[in-house]
Amino acid sequence: MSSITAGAKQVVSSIADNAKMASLTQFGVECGPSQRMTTDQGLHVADTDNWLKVGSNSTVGPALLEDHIAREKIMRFDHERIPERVVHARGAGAHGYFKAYDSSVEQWTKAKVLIDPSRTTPVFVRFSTVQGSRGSADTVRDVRGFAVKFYTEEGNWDIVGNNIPVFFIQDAIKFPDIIHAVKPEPHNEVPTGQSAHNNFWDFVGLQPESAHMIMWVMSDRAIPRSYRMMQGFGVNTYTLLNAAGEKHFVKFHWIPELGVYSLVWDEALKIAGQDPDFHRKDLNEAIQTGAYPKWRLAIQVIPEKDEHNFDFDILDATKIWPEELVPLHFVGEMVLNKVVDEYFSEVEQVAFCTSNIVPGIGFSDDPLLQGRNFSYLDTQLSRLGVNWQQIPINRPVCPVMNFQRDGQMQMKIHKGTVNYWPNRQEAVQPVAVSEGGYDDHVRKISGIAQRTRGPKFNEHYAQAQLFYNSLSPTEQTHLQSALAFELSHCEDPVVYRNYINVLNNIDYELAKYVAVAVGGDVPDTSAKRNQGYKSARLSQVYYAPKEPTIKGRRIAILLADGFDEAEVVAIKALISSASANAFVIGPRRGKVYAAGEKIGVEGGGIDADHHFEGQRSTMFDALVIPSGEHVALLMKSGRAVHWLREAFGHCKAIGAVGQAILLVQQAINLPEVQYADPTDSSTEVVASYSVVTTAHYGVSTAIGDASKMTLS
Ligand code: HDE
Repeated sequence: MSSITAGAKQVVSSIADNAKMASLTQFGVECGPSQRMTTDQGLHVADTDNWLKVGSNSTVGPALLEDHIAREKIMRFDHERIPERVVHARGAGAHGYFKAYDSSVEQWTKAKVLIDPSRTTPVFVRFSTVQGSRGSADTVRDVRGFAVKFYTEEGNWDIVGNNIPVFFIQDAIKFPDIIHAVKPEPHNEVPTGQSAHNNFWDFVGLQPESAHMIMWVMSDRAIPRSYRMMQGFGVNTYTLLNAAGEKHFVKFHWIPELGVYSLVWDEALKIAGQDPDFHRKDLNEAIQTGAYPKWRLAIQVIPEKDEHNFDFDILDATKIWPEELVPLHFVGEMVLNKVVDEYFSEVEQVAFCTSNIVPGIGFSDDPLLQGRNFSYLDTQLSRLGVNWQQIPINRPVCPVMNFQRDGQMQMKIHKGTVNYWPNRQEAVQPVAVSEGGYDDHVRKISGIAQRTRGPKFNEHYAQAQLFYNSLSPTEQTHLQSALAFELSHCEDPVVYRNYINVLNNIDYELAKYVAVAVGGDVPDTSAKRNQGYKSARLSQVYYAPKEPTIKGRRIAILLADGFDEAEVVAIKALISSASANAFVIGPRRGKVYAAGEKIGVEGGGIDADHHFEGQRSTMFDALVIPSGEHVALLMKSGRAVHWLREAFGHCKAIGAVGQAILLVQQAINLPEVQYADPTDSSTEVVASYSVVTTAHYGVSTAIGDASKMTLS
């Protein structure tokens, strides 16, 4: 527990230093027992349970409309909802901070947030799914939003990114089409939280620029284990400007400290039913137990003069900049260390805009980005109203001063007699660039206005192949299964047959596998030869942390009455000392008794956090079974055995001590399973991480490395 306590102490000081948290405290409202109930006008309320009615002590008569207290209460309730986001409606958010490592990137940018290591910049991050509505499940197959708002001293800067580095379309004008196609179909509003339907695959089949993105969305990236274990990408091409006025193109990357891990598909399906809030809770649980999620920010930089030196167009958001060609430079670190106090006012009302930038950062002609710069500002008007910038979570921490005025829900009272510039009083003067005013990144523009894209925008398959080829064999298998699942949900043969042809432009064997699985026609030959190129950085295996860690992982200790108490104490201590969270799972919630203890004895037993059905194995990363007489009970419990088998099937790390090894052996019942040391039943083994090697799948893991293994 010691490292968790130390972490918690540390956060107190960093939250106290966090300018955004300080600014939010003035809006905080305590709702405790010392507070007394009033109307919105401050009138004390004596009865909030009974509408004013006509009647006597023996009869109930009609309710009176004159009851101003009831009317106010109902009216406020009727208007609680605001429109949900048209995409990314379901999300979770947290506060934290960003710190630059050093000033090394000042060669490219003058943005203080990126080059001043003495600064701690407050951030607010919102993660999301894209397709589902606000009440949909967290673990569905989907792109995840990864939006970061930096509250810098020069104004708010937003990187509104995703956990996938490319996008479905190249031109923003196609956004309504792709979103209509993926969202529930118009005639029946089906399906929720899924892209597995006719309209989506119809659209992407007719829009081959989606091919690269489809490879990512069908990969394990789209079913992350946790928001804490995802990469983030700005996707679009922005620009950097240095103090000398030189311009570079830039892409932003977030790399998680914990590595990039995913659920297996069967887990994702089950968790969507067992705990639809799995990711939301995971984020909060990690922060509340001091396992603060952390990412490194990196940039890829291309000098302005090299814009056209690549096979692909660097302004095309359906392409990555392979890291072998354009390496990453690490800029700083982001830590999330504070959960929100109120979901609606913070996570629901936060408004991100790609157009929020600070001096040293600018836009490019990326046609997706240009459309986004219009769309985000526009959408906030219908979600939040014209004065959305004044909502506490959206306010910058630096002064805001201009002649933008009035509108619904104006919260400020501006003093003075003028509201325009120039004015005779020289009130509210613009700031010269030399004094920190924003300077647009000057560029020469010439050409003919026409509806077109650059010639390099026409190639759609090279990077789709690159991504597919770069995956490990297990990841490739998962991708094939995902495609087969999705296309099986398309009823219209035109749709899945056409998509098999698209796949045949990427890889013949892939197209063949899917065609056989979904009942389509196997193509005769490949339409485009797979060039066979690979990039090491595209498989998520590449991002495994150098030092294995179980920080913030959920580890179950499975037991019944008669367990070995000393072992359980040792296991729990060990798990906590590694900043992971131990949960006791027993036959019932509440007291479970150790060997030698009388069942039901006052003051005895330990508390099981959940019973076998209360939280299933899908909710945990690893499992330990201590030794003791309880093993005989567990062996007889169908639920306990199922728990264990399911954990094994999902390739969880499983630790067992003493007699429990036999339980594992019997429950799994696979002759190939080998045990680290089946004869050793001492608690020592637990203390040094007992290992079960699942030789059958060619993988081996320990409690010390709860990283996901994958079934092939
Ligand atoms: Fe978005 N997107 N988007 N998007 N997007 C929105 O803005 C839009 C795109 C992303 O947690 C909306 O405030 C257009 C790419 C995230 O609040 C809307 C285009 C990427 C979030 C909008 C794109 C994103 C949004 C809906 C094509 C990854 C959630 C609500 C040109 C880089 C932010 C809102 C949050 C939300 C428009 C494409 C990421 C309608 C027009 C590419 C993470 O403005």
